[in-house]
Amino acid sequence: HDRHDWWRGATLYQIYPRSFMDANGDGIGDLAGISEKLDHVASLGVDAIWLSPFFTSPMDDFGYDVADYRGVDPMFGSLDDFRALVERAHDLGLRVIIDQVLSHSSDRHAWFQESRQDRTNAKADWYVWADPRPDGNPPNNWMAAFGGRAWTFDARRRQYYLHNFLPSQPDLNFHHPEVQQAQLDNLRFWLELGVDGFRFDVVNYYFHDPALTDNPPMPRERVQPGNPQSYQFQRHNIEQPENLAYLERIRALLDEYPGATTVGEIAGNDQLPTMAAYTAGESRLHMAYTFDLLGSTGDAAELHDVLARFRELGEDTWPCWALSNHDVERSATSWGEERALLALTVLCSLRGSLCLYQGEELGLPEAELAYGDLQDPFGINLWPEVKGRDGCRTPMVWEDAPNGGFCPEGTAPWLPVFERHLPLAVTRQDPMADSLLARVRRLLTLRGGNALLRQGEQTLIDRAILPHRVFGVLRHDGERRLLCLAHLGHATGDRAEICLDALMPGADGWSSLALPGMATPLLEGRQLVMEPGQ
Ligand code: TEU
Ligand code: CA
Repeated sequence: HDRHDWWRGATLYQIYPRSFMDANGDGIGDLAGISEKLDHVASLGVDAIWLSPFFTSPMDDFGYDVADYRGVDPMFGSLDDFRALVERAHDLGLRVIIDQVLSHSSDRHAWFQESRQDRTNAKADWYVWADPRPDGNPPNNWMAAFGGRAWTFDARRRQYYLHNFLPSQPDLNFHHPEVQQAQLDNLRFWLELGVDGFRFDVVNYYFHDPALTDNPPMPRERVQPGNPQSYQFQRHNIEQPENLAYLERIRALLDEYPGATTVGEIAGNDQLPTMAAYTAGESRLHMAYTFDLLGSTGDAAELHDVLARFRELGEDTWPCWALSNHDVERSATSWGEERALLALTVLCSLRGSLCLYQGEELGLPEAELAYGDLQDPFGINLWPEVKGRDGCRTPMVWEDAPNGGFCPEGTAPWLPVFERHLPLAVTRQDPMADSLLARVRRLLTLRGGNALLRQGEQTLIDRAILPHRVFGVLRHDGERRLLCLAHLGHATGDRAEICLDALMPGADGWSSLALPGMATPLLEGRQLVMEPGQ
């Protein structure tokens, strides 16, 4: 297929740099450590890596608070280390996608430092400043994602500034043409360095309603405890129509670099229409990252509902699916550890691109941490109501050794290595042909080399003709059809019988794709008999 279209159906492996590999022994992962371990990533059969932020940052939100968009934080290494990483990745046949957090910066970014000086400086309107109400209160009711109001009073300017996340993550004012241009210039800087694309953090948060209209309240039954932004519709603080034209400017820039791609993280109340708009007509984003399977429990009805909603999206929309990332509970825990492979198998059956999160190939469960170990401000602010994000951010386990081989024995890693991860370490699973790691390699290689799975059309199988705990999609092109079924029941001995004639009337010449490490369902004439986990 067209090389520039490589991202369609591709698998991206997400690396959280702090927790991947510590090469210099200070307890924090770094770029040199990533380079050292890229052969492991390449061995999985994935197409690309997505690197979470490694830019200069005070790390209040662990890099999602950028103080210099063109600098590598010294904690992670240098620009030369990054160049070496890109070269190593490309040598191994891996593309490199980097995170770009354009919506907000750190309050320690030089732009914000200048902006807050007074109301007339050259960067005075680069952020969203507003006068207090006559009673001294914030200009409106907007809430921040990590708790509290989305406004913080700055004593120097005697005004409030907007932040959708932490107070130290002020929102840039994208209505200002210079802000738009400055961020495009930053993107070009990284494209010139040879990156193959961007993952855009909260890509629907760039613009706000300049009239600062109050957000309407959410009906009580739709409020999610622990999610402060769910108390109101995110109608005016994010997702303004001006964003579409800006995404077109981003796309025009990317199109100067053939093969470069983009995936936008669309957060908020109702993603689907935004996903459609943001990927329409090949003139905006390439892929829309979806939250819909994050935290999924692997229930057949739940998966069916998600996929059914996605049918509304046009052919134009190319979703990017993930079961895990650095913000949510790991899939081996949400699906159940014994179903870690099944979870990835279902993921690999879907039309769209895929994201695998570091450690998912090992079947790592969510780490359990003591309150005193917590580092994530979101988890600390809202403890114990929310579990926070540290449980999915503990270090990778390379060896069954102290600190998992992530950092030297005797160094304290920034988050403790989870004891129960050690027996699942890479060197433990690597030599075993039937380990989860070995099976995931074969699964991803199968997906990567199968044109139907990568790019084929998808038809969701009607629940009425399937046993209720079986989930299925049909992938097809003009000639061939591939039926993907998963028995998601839990009870042992719960046999599900599926009549193939009902699913695919008149189909002939059946053959089954041997799935790595899974017993092939029994085919008795035109009847398929499946057990849980198949
Ligand atoms: O996350 C956006 C997002 O949806 C979060 O607000 C989410 O609700 C939160 O993590 C609780 O689960 C992105 C990044 O992935 C996240 O790590 C950053 O903290 C956030 O943006 C701000 O940049
Ligand atoms: Ca380090």
